[in-house]
Amino acid sequence: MLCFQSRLREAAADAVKQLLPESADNDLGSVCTWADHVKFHYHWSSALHFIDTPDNLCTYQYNRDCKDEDGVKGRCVAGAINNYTTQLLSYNSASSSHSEYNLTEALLFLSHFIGDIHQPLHVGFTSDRGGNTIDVHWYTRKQVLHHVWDNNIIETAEERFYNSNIDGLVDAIQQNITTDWADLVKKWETCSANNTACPDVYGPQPLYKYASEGIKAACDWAYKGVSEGSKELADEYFNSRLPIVKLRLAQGGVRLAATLNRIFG
Ligand code: DCM
Ligand code: DCM
Ligand code: ZN
Repeated sequence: MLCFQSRLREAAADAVKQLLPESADNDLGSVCTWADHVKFHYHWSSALHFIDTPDNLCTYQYNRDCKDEDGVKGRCVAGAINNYTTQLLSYNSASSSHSEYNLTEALLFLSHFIGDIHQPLHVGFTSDRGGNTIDVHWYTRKQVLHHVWDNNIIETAEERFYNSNIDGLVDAIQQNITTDWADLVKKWETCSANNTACPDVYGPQPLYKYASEGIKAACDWAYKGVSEGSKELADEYFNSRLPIVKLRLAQGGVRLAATLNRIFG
């Protein structure tokens, strides 16, 4: 989960500083995993980390797909991003201490969920629960495909290329953002091609795009080869998929910062 606090403009940086709990020491990155730790405590939030789309279609539609297992509309990661964005917008109008929402929690949830919607298998197929029921081997170790994408690819990259140090991987991604990907980054930041101001701050359009990109990446890279019966995932899978993981982590981080800049700007 990359948070790229350094990309925040002054207004958003100030708001984040105000809203972060003291224990975070003004480091948004340190609390980006908070939402995973409260899943058990806030049981209602566990459905907000992902979207299940129809098997093998490789498309996403908000009205069709954004619901929980009981069919309750809006209870998916795209709906949650919309909801917490709306809550955080009240920071500007009401003085924050009088908002009817817990804006600290809203910031932590939003930061985490913008990361999650960029994880390929967090927008996945329904019957395999985003790869959670697909058994594979990651090299010699038994694993589920979802976990390979959330953890193993990242961890293997850290071990092999960055002295088992997450900061090395983060630095490499930041490097790419300022060099190879600089032109792409501008596109990631904007809401749509002809709309730099984004009047509704975060309308359904960008979320539609993030989730559509996610299920497409899941089909093209995560499920591909695995569903056809090759369950031993090793160097070939790792080397061809690591660039996708890096790209999605970068997009998530850039878009989180851009979103916070729009909300608090
Ligand atoms: N998950 C998902 N799609 C589902 C169910 C869960 O993407 N249909 C994600 C959320 C967690 C991971 O898979 O990252 C494990 O979820 P759980 O602990 O609920 O099994
Ligand atoms: N993650 C990470 N570093 C790791 C393992 C995982 O940055 N060593 C990130 C990748 C996903 C998130 O954690 O963005 C997993 O989220 P969740 O637990 O909701 O599946
Ligand atoms: Zn999550």
